[in-house]
Amino acid sequence: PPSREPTLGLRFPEGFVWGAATSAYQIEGAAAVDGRGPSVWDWFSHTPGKIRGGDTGDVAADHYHRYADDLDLIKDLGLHSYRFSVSWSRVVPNGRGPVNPKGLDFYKRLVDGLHDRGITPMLTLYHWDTPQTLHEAGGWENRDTAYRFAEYAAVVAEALGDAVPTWLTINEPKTVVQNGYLMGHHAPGFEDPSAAYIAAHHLMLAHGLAVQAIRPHLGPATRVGAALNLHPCYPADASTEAIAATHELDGFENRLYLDPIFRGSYPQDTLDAIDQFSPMVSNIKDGDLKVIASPVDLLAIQYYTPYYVTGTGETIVRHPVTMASWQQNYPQGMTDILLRVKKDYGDIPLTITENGLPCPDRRSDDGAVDDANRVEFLRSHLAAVHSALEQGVKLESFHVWSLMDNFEWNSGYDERWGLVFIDYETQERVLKRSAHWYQSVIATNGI
Ligand code: PNW
Repeated sequence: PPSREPTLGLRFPEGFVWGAATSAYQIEGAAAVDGRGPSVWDWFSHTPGKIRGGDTGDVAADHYHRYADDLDLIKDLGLHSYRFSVSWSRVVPNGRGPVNPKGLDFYKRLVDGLHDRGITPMLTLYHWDTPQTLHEAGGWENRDTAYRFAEYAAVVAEALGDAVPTWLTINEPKTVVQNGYLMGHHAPGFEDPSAAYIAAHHLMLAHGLAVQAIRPHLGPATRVGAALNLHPCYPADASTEAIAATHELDGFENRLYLDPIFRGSYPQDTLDAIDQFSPMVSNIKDGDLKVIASPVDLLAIQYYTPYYVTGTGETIVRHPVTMASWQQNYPQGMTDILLRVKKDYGDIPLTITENGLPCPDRRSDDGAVDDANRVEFLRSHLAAVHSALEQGVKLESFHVWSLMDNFEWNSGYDERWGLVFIDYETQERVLKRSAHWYQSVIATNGI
């Protein structure tokens, strides 16, 4: 039945691509099935006290076993594009050495299943699940990890090649740096500013090496890029101090990752600041920036929240906060970040690979899940996307985070981000109100 949600009367350009996203560790489960090796997230989630409620990704949404049904669901929703990630330790269980054919087969079946249903796959090579053996050998502090990543990337590209038209290397290097190495609430759980920015460089190097490693296996029409979470930064007041502090934060949040890819250099002001607490710079070898700046075909942007910065460099809250304590609901930030990328980095094709929020979703007695907040959030953010399109941004697609409820990292299963509700007792899938609404958005190509 057509959705009865109110509409804003906004149409999207013909051919606009509608999708949803997931990642391997968050949905697959089957942690020790068919030869998968452990990843740093298995180790981290099994460490007492790290994850809310002691949850782990051992079973998650059991997508590894239920993928065929999930593909039918994706088809029912009418999605054009489905973004998923490959588990590195399923494909290369020890992070180096022998490839696990059963692991690769899973992704071949997944990609074939998408094509059978007329859905375009979008693949992320790394969504944070470093093989545990590589973590124990130093993880992202060890330059070698970047080379091992490129080897693994080539294995996946050789196996899937042009069946996947869009390849993304690293998901949100910044979140690994900040949440994993600085604040310690993601794997590997470090609070080590010195290590964090060594890791930052090696993550960027891994991106560049992977771009180079997969190109020979891909045809000219197949596209490669990185997935960056960008945060628009605004001064909290008009003082010169607040403006300066905002520029500084923007370096750490955005320019540190955008500049090396698109300008072939790290922002000098940010490097100078990092120099006070991390030997990042001495880990940058001759030629590294050329590798990191290997040409990409598109930029994948993930937008969740803005930052407001005071003259003393603190960030303050200006808008309603969602169930995720770090997220302010500010749709205009979406327009701003898209326009800013176009202005500062050129007219490169853009895709939005994540946007969404957690809601306290419950099933009511009639079995339905009424996530009215998600409908409102997505509608207002899509209006902001529409505004950016009208202002000439070359944006081709939008993916909701997430297709289904999943293991939300250190928040475990407590935060539900999906269009589709998962009953973790029965593994039943239920389309939420937002899923029905999104179906009609796709069907009408408008909001
Ligand atoms: C993203 N922040 O992470 C990830 O790509 C997903 O795996 C995750 O489930 C989703 O967003 C929701 O958290 C982020 O602090 C983590 O701004 C933190 C931030 C942004 C994105």
